[in-house]
Amino acid sequence: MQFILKTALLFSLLIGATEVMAAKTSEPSLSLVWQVTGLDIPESVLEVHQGGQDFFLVSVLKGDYYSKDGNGDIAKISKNGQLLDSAWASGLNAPKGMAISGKFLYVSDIDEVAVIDLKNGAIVNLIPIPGSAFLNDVVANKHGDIFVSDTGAGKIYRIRNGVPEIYIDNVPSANGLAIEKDILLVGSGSQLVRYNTASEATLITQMPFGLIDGIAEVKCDGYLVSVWEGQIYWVNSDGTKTLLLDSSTTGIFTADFAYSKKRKLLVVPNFFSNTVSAYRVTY
Ligand SMILES: [Ca+2]
Ligand SMILES: [Ca+2]
Repeated sequence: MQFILKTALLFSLLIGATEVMAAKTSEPSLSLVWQVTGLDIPESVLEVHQGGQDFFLVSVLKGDYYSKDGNGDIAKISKNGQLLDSAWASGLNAPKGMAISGKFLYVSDIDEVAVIDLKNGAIVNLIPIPGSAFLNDVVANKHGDIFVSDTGAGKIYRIRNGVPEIYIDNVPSANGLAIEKDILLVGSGSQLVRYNTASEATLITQMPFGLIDGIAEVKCDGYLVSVWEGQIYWVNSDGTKTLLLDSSTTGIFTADFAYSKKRKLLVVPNFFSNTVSAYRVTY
């Protein structure tokens, strides 16, 4: 009897300890909220706050990654997942990463960066990037500098006052970018790397496979990170990580997402599936 009581006590203590550990190490979970269909290869999503309105812009490649076919668009989606305009901006080739600085949207387009008026979607300038091969993601810092990754040439460029220059060289398969204060987070192939202001690299973590595409800081100790081939991870700042979603086995890609802190919403372009899927993030 005493043995049974002791065992029961030990068991309940263990259960209690497990619950505490689970609470301390709880990872976010994702639940599908809405989905938009009919976008011809969406690569990147950006949340926009403008004139009291919140919405999402989506770069739509149409065709392959590198053809100057003139048919690429930027689509506009409401905060609740309605397709408002499939061609809010048009006349691009294979648009990919997007960032806002001031009143303008900067979009990478193969070997140049298109500058688009946020008021009306008109292309107001094109900034050629000399020597570029396959421009991909774009981020802006609060000083107005624009950073652009080049997956083909393995470089990161900085555009300052409209003038591009090589900012970091030798970044193999540079794709996803995020910026927090003056620290640049870079997806370099399967590696998530942090660059300080002196462009010194620190490896945060290495994914099992694939090309890191979307990176977003969610809170001070963690990031959401997507692998293009269909995986989404939660990555702690110490590099430990948890796989939150795996559609790689079903061939549904997860490209350069937007994360809305306000809505706790992860908005993922599914590339070849021609869909954009929005997930509620619970943590
Ligand atoms: Ca195209
Ligand atoms: Ca990308």
